[in-house]
Amino acid sequence: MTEKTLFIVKPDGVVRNLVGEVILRFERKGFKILKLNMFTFTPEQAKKFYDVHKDKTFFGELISYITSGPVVAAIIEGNNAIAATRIMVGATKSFEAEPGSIRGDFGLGFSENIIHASDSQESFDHESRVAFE
Ligand code: FUP
Repeated sequence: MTEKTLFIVKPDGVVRNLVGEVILRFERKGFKILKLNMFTFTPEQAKKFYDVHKDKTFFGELISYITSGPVVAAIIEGNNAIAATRIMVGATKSFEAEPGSIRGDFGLGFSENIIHASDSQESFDHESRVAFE
C-alpha cells in the first residue's frame, strides 16, 4: 500500500550534521522524497504541531527545544510508509532504541532524539500542513 509520511530532523540532528545520513537511509530503503523544507519553528507553529501534547507536563520543554534551531522536514512516499518509518526511527527514548534504528544508532537523548515521524494518517495530515504551511 503506497502511503506518504512526514519526518523531521530535529534541532539536535541538524546541529550534529545528521541531515544527509537520515535522508540517505530513507532513500536507500526505497522511499521517494516528495518534499523537503528547512525552517525554524515559530512558537505558534510549534504549539500547533505538538497540539496533541498540550496538556502534558513536558509541553513547555518540548516547545522550547523544537524552536531552538533549524529543522529539516521531509514528505516521503513508499510501501507502508508510516509504520516502516516509525521502525526506522526507533523508540522515543534513544537510549532504549534498537541498534539499526536512527535513534538507536545516533543518540542517547529523550527530548533530544534526532528525528520525529508521524504515527498515523491523521498526524501526517496535521503535521505536514504545519511543517509546509
Ligand atoms: P515519538 O512519537 O517517538 O516522537 O514520541 P511522542 O510523540 O510520544 O513524544 C513527542 C516528543 O516529546 C518526543 F520526541 C520526546 C518528547 N517527550 C519528552 O520530552 N518528555 C516526555 O516525557 C515525553 C516525550
